[in-house]
Amino acid sequence: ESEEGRQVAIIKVPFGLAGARGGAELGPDELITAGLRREIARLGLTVQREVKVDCANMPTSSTEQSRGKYLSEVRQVSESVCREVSNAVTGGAFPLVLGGDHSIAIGTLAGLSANYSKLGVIWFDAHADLNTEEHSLSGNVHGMGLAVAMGHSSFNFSQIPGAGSFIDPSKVVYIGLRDLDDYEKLQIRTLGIKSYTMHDIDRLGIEQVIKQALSIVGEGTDGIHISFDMDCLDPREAPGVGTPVPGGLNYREAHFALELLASTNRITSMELVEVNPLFDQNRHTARLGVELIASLLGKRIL
Ligand code: 5AB
Ligand code: MN
Ligand code: MN
Ligand code: MN
Repeated sequence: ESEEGRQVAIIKVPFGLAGARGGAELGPDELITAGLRREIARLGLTVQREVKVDCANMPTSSTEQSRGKYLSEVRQVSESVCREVSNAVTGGAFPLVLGGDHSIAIGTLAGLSANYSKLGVIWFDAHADLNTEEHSLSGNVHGMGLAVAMGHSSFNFSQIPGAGSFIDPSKVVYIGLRDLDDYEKLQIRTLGIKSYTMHDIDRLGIEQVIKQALSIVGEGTDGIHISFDMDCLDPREAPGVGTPVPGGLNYREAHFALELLASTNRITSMELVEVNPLFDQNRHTARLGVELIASLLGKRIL
């Protein structure tokens, strides 16, 4: 399929209950207002459809929140996102999922795994999102998405109608890690998940990191998904996120990474999550999010 003819399905997921603090549910509208559709049009791409997933943002259960907070709401959102992502792929469109907190990746990965027999995942994040209901210290499900998708927690793909098989840890690569819980460190080592922490990016440079990441997720896979948590960026670049951590990617590192990925023509889906307008200034973080999506969709400087 040619670049010009590419169709994009925008899937908006205004869900914020699984985050550390409210506000991520405002992300999708903020990205649209920041000019996402205009940027996509400028690239010569067509928006085949724009759908908004219905999300519960007021707790529906009055029960004591213990392990995984708002799990029943997360389960509902995951089902809908799974269905929309699956429909986008079968309809020939590039799924562009807009969060929402990062728990929405559960539905995205469920829908992708139904359509790709071997999915590669590049996970840009300050965090590993590998906690389970049992091990999480916060109970916030946005910190559990990959564990759920790998089948490590009691909530998993078997409870999501239409989901495919679990994500293979050997086809996941982390970029930007700098804030890990002890259990997550253990899991990364045990599962052997390839991780490029901020230390590795300092040492190797972002170009080498992306080249190595591609050699891992590009081998033996039939699709490559980019899960982009805006908190991978330094808070000076992206203050409008729920869980900022100092020492992240700078402006050009983030763009260059996505430009390099775009130039392979192998990326089959993207989600951009954790934009939180309540902590932003002048829509700065959403505007950066739009620019970064454009880079991944093939925007070039010259
Ligand atoms: B994000 C933490 N590990 O589990 C936890 O932003 C943070 O989607 C999770 O990466 C951050 O609560 C989740 C401390
Ligand atoms: Mn995350
Ligand atoms: Mn994060
Ligand atoms: Mn966060």
